[in-house]
Amino acid sequence: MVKKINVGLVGYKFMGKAHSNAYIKAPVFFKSAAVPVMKAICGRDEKGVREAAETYGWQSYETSWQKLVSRKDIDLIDISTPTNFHRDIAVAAAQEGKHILCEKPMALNLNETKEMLKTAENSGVKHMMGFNYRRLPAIVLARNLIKEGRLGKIYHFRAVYFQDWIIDPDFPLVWRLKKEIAGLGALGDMGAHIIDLARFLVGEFDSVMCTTETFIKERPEPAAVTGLTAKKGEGRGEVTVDDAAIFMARFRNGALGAFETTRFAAGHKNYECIEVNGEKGSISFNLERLNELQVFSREDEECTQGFKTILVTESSHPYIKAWWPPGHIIGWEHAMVHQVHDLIDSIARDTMPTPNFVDGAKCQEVLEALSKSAQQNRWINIP
Ligand code: SOE
Repeated sequence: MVKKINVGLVGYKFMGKAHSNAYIKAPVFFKSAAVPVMKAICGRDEKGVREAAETYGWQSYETSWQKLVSRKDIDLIDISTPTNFHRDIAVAAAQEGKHILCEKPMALNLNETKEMLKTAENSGVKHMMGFNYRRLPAIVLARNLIKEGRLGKIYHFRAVYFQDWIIDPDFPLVWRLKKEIAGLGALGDMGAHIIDLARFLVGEFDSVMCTTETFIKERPEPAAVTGLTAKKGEGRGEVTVDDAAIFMARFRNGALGAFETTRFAAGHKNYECIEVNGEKGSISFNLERLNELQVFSREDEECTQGFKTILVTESSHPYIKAWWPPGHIIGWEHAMVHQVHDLIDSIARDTMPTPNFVDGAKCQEVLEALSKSAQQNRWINIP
């Protein structure tokens, strides 16, 4: 009989919807060692969470995460809430012996991430971070090429992550713009992704130097905060996180890194681009063209040398066999499906998934060093 993993998901908005879709699709397309059962979804607003449960097909709903976490019929807690809830939910879930999937950034600060990691390790549960871009076929292919030595020694890692959804100064003060809820701004939200991809593709950070800016210091208070789409309310409140960050890094293997992330790049909606340059060649990736990987090899004949566009849809490419015939492209949400497949498989096979809380805490360590660097205007070593 196929093993079942009962899931309890906290959060039902953008990430809650993306994760719900992944629990639906994973068992349809992948033969994992177990199947996820959509037991319960949780949110504070009863009407909203009830509708979400019906729409996405969850068997039940809760309005208290404490209740969800203590339910005996739940094996895995999925944390898709704003960042300020991550620590409390993860610690309680681990203490109840539940496995955990946690959205990024892992928590508000490094101390919280350490507590989460320690509790999860002491409880012996499996833990995973939602760094979903690690699970795009083109990114996994890039990593495989780097690991195989196709780029040789790595000299440069370059990444940008641009959005523009708060460029209007009258865009309301949603939770992502408040330090006590989000921890950091563009840096924690999008910077965390490119830091994780740098660790995945190149290796550990050695030191960082960062500068940040909050271009719009005050914004209209939302009457009702509903994720990214708040309605305008009374008065203006202070924006307490960064709008943009630019940073440099040195990696332990000698490579240099250059990063930029902003929510003020007019015209860029979800523009995440990565480039790696090595002694034998380069690779380049753009999230808005996520089925493609650009590869340049210095070993190609000079007369035909140039960046090649690999359409990463062959059955030999990572994850693709489970989907469609070659050329039948996949989208942003597929990485979330891969994430669920890998997580469920790891739980069923009793192995620790990656990236896990160790990676989440390491990312947080870099984020914390970047914040310190921006405040003190100097290079900070990563311990
Ligand atoms: C909003 O900036 C956001 O949804 C991030 O929170 C996600 O992690 C990213 O994948 C897309 O943009």
